[in-house]
Amino acid sequence: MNKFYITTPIYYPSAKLHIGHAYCTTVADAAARFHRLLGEDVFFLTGSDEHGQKIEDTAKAAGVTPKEYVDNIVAGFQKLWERLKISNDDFLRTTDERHHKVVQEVFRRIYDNGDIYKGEYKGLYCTPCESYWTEHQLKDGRCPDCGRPVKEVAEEAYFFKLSNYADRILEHIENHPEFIVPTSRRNEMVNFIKQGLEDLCISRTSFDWGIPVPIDEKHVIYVWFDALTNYITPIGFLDDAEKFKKFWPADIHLVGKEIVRFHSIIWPAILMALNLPLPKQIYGHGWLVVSGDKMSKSKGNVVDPMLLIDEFGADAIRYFLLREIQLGSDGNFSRDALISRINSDLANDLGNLLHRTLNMVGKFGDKKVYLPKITRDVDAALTEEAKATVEFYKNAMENMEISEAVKKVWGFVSRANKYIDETAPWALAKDETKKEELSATLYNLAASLRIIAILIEPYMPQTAENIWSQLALKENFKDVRLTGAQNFQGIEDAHEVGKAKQLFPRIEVK
Ligand code: ME8
Repeated sequence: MNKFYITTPIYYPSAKLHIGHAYCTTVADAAARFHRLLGEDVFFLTGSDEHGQKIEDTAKAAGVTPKEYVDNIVAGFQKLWERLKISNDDFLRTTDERHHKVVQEVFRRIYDNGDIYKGEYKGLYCTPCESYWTEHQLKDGRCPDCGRPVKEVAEEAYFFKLSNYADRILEHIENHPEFIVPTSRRNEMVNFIKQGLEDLCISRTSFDWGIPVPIDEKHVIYVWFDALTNYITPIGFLDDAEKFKKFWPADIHLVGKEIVRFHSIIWPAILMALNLPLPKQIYGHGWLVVSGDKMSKSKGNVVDPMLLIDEFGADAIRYFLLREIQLGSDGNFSRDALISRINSDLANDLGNLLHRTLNMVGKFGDKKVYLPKITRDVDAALTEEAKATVEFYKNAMENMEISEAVKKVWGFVSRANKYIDETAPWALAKDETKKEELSATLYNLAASLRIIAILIEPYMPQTAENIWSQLALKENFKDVRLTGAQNFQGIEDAHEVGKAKQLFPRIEVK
C-alpha cells in the first residue's frame, strides 16, 4: 500500500492562530483526506513550536511560566483544529518528552560525526523572527523578513557545519525539480545558496526556555534546529524503526513562503548529517491578506478563524480557502467574498441541486431511484462529464492543484443543475409515456450527487457526509474510496433516498 506523509509547519504559540494559519492547515488536511480517499496509508502531522526567547518573554510579560503559557495557547490550537475538522494523525508539541529525546539524540549524533563544533557567535539577531542575519542580508539595516530592528549579540555557541553541505544541497535541488515548489521559490533558494552558506549557530546561552544541549547543559538548542526535527519525532525515529521506514521521507512539507529557506536548506543539511533521505517536496504556499491588507495586531484586522466557524461553519470556511486561493500564490480574504461564495456556490448551486433532486424523487416517484433503462444524449453527456471530472480531480489533487480541482467539481455541480433544466422532470411527470425518461433523470441526479459527495469530502467533510446521509446510501461513508466515484451507477436499483434538508442557509447581506 502506498503511504503519504504530509506536514504543516508547527505554529508558534506566541498568539492565537489566525486565518492564515488555518489556511495552511486546511490545505494540508485536504491533501491528507484526498490521499486517504485513494486508499493510501496517510500520516498527517501538525503541532506547535513552543521554545525560544520570544515565548519566554511573552510568558514573563503575562506573569506565568512558559509552560503554563504554552499549555493554554496550544489548547486553543487543538480546539481550533478540532472545530475546523482537521484530520491530523498526531499533534507534536516541541515540549513533549518524546521530542526532547529526539532533538538531543540528533544533536549527539551530529556532534559525534564532527559536524557540530563550539565557537563564538557574534551576530545580528531578530528576536521576533528568532533569526540571526549577516550584515549583507539586512534590508535598510533591519530584519529582511519582518522589517524590525535587529540587535548585536555575542555568545559562546555550538555551530552546525552547514557550509559543508551547500554543494550537495544545490546538486539535490538541481537534480530534483519537484523538490521545491513553486519554481519561483526554488529559484530564490538556488540564488541564496550560490551566495554561500555560513555555518549555523544552533545553541544559545542567553535564555533557558529550550531543550538543553546534551553535552553542555548551560546551552539550549536553537529553536529552528529543535523545530525542524519535529518532522521525524512522531513517526518513530527513535522508537519505531518499522514505522519510520514506512513514513520517512515525508512526501510534502507544506510551509509558508518565508520559511521555505529553513526547510530546503537547513533541514536537508541536518538530514544529510544524519544520513537520512530528504523529504520529497517542500511546498511554499503564499500569504493571505485581508481585504488587500497584511494582517497585523496594530491594524486590528487579524481574522480569528474560530469566530468565522461560529458564524458560518467549518465547511464554508474550508471551501472558501481551498477554492479562492491558488496554492503558491498570495490570496485575499474578505468577508464579502466569503458570503458571496456561500450564497452562490454552496446555498445556491450545491444546496439547490440536492434539494431539488430529493424533492423530485419524492414528489414524482415513490422516493426510490431505479437503474435507468434508457440512455438519452443528455444522459450520456452527464455521465461523460462525471467521468472527466473525476479524472481531472484526481490528477489535479495529486499535483496539489487544489483550487483547480474544486472549480472542476463545481463545474460538474452546474452541469447537473443544467441537466435538470434540460430534462425538465416536471414536464416528464405529466406524461405517462415518459416514465422511463423521468426515472432515468431522477437516478442520474442522485448518482451525480453521490459522486459529488465523494469528491468534496477532502474539502467539506461534514457536507459530504450530510449529502451521503440525505441520499441514505447504505455503504459506510468512511469506507468509500475514490474508485467509488469512478463508477457512475453506484446506487443500487430501487434505492430509497432520504428527506431533503437544507445544506447551507443563504446569508442575508446587510
Ligand atoms: O514560522 N497567510 O511559525 P509561525 C498564510 N514555528 N500563512 C501564514 C500567514 C498568512 N497571513 N501568516 C503566517 C513558524 N503564516 C515556525 C515554523 S516549522 C518547523 C516551524 C504561516 O507560527 C507562515 O507562512 O510564525 C508559516 O508557514 C506558518 O504560518 C507558521 O508560522
